[in-house]
Amino acid sequence: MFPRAVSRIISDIASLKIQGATRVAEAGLHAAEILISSGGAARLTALRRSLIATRPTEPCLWNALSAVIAARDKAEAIRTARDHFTISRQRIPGVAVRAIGKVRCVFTHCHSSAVVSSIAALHRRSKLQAHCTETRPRFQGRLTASELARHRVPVTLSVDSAMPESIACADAVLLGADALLADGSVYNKVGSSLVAILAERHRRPVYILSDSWKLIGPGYALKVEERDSSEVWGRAPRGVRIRNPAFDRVDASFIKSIITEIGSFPPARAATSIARAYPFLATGQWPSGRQSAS
Ligand code: RUB
Repeated sequence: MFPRAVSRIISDIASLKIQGATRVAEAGLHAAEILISSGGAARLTALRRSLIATRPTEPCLWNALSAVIAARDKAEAIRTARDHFTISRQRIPGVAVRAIGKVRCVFTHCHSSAVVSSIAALHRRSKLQAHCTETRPRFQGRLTASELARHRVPVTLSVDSAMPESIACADAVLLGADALLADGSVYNKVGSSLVAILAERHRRPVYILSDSWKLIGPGYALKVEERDSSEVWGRAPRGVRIRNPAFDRVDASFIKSIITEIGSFPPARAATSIARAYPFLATGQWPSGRQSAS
């Protein structure tokens, strides 16, 4: 049993009230902070296990909590990780504007905070319009559309199966990431692999916008999250089997660049560049003393 506030965070993450890899990692840090302040520092590994069990395709969550578990000064490790996410959130849109250049229309799928802030920055630089999917079965695309509208980006939301047409009229495809693999492939919301195939068919570049702490390192066993079938069909007739994978893999060959807070990289170079900036992500040897934020 965890303190009630910690259990609430775990259930908010499980129910997708808190969604998107970066927000999930930040909520994990908040849960760790509450646990530590209630004298439960010895249970941080159990907390990491419970959180990863709810969202098993989230290495960013794993990495943030691993940094805290390894640190002697846990409060400082939490501050450092939070600073990292804050700085990263500020930097990614600028890197995206430089890497992507002028575009008139972009397409995205699901909801990624890095993608929304980058589209908003591209729009401030030169006016564009955006297309997004509704993203069955949990409709995260509505969040994307609402946030883009708040940024005054003209946005069109369509059913997922209309994506070929939306991709064809976009100049660039922008996707988030839940996990970055050593070979430059990424995991993102289910349907992203289809988006990438269609983008290639229409010769549209695919950019991945991602915090570098999503790199998968040793010790983390990636599993593709399979969510409850009731999200797809609450009272399906007997004999109908339902599958509800949350994520799928976008092969590196479909990706033009992986855009992170430390720069924009061709997929084949992303993991080594990230490992150079944050060796602990690649080695799994988390520093026990002070770490640098960025
Ligand atoms: C969200 C999703 C997002 C990534 C990146 O899936 O796939 O593209 O998590 O998000 P879910 P961010 O809604 O199932 O969490 O850029 O905010 O880290």
